[in-house]
Amino acid sequence: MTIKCVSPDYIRTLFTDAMSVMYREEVPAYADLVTLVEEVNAKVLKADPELEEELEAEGGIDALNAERHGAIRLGKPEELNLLGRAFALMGMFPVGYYDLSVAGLPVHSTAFRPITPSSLASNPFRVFTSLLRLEQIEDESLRQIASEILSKRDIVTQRAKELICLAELQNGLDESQAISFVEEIVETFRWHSTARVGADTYKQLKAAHPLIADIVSFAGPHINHLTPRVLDIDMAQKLMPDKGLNAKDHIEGPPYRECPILLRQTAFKALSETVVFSDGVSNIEGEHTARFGEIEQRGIALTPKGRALYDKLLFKAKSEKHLDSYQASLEHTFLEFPDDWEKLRREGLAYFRYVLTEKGNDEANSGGLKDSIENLIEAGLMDAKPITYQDFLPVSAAGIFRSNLSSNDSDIYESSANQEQFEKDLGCPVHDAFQLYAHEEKESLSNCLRMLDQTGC
Ligand code: OOG
Ligand code: NI
Repeated sequence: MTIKCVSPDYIRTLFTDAMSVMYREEVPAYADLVTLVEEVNAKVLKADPELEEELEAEGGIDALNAERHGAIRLGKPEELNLLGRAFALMGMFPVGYYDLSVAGLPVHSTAFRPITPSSLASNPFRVFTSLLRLEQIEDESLRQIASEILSKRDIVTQRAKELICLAELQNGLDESQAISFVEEIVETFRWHSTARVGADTYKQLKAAHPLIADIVSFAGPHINHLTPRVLDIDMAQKLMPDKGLNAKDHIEGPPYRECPILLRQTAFKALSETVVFSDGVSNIEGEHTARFGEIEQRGIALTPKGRALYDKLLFKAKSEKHLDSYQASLEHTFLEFPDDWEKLRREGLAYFRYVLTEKGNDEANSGGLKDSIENLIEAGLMDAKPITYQDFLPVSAAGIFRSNLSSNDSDIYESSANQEQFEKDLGCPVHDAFQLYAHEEKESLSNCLRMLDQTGC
């Protein structure tokens, strides 16, 4: 029997929508953040009709207000492996390895995201996924306790597992299977208000590290935030307190620029929520802090050369706080980063997608139009458009983690990166983000050149 499969992009959109509905219901403060984002976006669009037209081409206001990412924290290798298979059905693949040990966090991470330009354009939803590194718990008996608790949990429903296997076997899911799959997989990310550990164990785990307590104490990896796109993150940051949202004290990433680069993000701090600690005998009410809301604004993807300059300037701003505020320091050091599309391109600092202009299209297929990139752009035949950064930034991610762990610790620790182990646990290598951007740039350029260089018949 042949079945009519729906596309992974379609399943991802069902998933994004279901997560969005669930999280707004679970965390009312997040719903308030979404309202604020809608207000800011509407204001920006009203002031800039050209932007409105551009966004119309990207799917309009509904696509604009849809979430761009979320995050989860997993406890054991099997969980990472199984969720990797589930994400693959939704067209989301692991990109990048984030070593968070340098920020003193006992996890390492990747981001599951679409990897082709068309899939990204259809819905770029990503899940930042961290895996606990049990070996980072120093106390051996506590490590043993954590490992035993985790060994007994199963975070994916039986029906979801069956559908994953079925999808792998038949190479996709039909519409009704896709709907059940999404219903089932969303269960994995639901909040549990009763912990699977008693208050004492929770306390011990939390003393080892609050992240360990968050990961080990519950029946599953609750989604800990969702992140919509905002068109003016500086405005949103200023407005958050008016909405009663406890904003973190600065925006992570680069400062405001005419030509945005990479990723800027901010959040309201995680809420303290009532949970019941239960060791099976006694139930004790207590508090747990994990869930928050975040917003993001993305710019152009940088090449390794651009990224090295970004890292250098960020480090300088963090270490030389000679001005009044971190923000002022950041703006000052980033004066060294060219804020001009032409310069970014010519100096090889960022990735661009080449497209033929109208004139270029008119002259395409006329045969033998060979020239240098610069001359083709100069002659108005070809244009270079910024490629949007689709990934995360380890220093920013550490800042988001920390503001939610109420830790002021911003020390840099010795790295204990272990990408090899992470990939072993995942069951496959992670994609290299630079290679994906470079490939898109190269393909777009060779397409343009081929079109200009060939004859029409
Ligand atoms: C993930 C924090 C990282 C981001 O946007 O950089 C992150 C977490 O708190 O689990 O989501
Ligand atoms: Ni995030």
